[in-house]
Amino acid sequence: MTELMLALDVLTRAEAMDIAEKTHPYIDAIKIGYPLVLGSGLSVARDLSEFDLPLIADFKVADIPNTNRLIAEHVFEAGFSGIITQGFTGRDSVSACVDVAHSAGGKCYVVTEMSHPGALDFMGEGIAERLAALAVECNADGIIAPATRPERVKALREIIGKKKILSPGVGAQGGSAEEIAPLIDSMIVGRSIYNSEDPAKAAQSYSFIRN
Ligand code: O7E
Repeated sequence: MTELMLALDVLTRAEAMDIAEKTHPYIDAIKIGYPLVLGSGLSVARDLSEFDLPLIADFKVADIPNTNRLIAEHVFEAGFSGIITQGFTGRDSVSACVDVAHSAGGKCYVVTEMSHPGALDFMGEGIAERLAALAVECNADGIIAPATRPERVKALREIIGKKKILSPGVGAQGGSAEEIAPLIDSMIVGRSIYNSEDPAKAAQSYSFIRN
């Protein structure tokens, strides 16, 4: 079974609550980040927790260990159950996020290779493998890897074994749900659900990955 994680990149609390209300029976987790939190405040996390789904903070944290720790502490105090960090800042910075997450009973995921074309300028083959190895070394719970490049997801799976792969890029970015779902643990989908005329139906259309 592959989980479906809704990327709730809408800009207001009202929109976020409306889409979550419509889609929550068909999704396994919600991810929010700068678009919604800057638009509505961090307290939106508490409102979304009413849906009783894992709530992941996608701030792609990328700072020195002390600043990462301060950010991660805010995240878990706000009611999130997971945090996403960049890996390129190195082992001490990644470990700071992992340590705070685990102390709070939460999860930490490390970005390896991103899904957009420009990711290959700096994060492609070789570097992404090193970032995946770092995620393992730092005892992170999983990695972020691109649904737009299934062959790269396969290569990164070789490095991380049974740790989780969360994968964005299906739908609006052109990735195929059918192709990527068997390779990953959680498929992250945003626009093709929340911009749909019928978000519930759009979320339900991915039900086949959850069986
Ligand atoms: O393209 P969409 O609308 O389906 O949204 C994809 C979401 O995944 C969006 O929130 C974007 O910021 C995020 N994302 C990527 O698209 N590509 C990446 O490489 C990484 C992420 C991401 O979520 O990283 C942390 C999980």
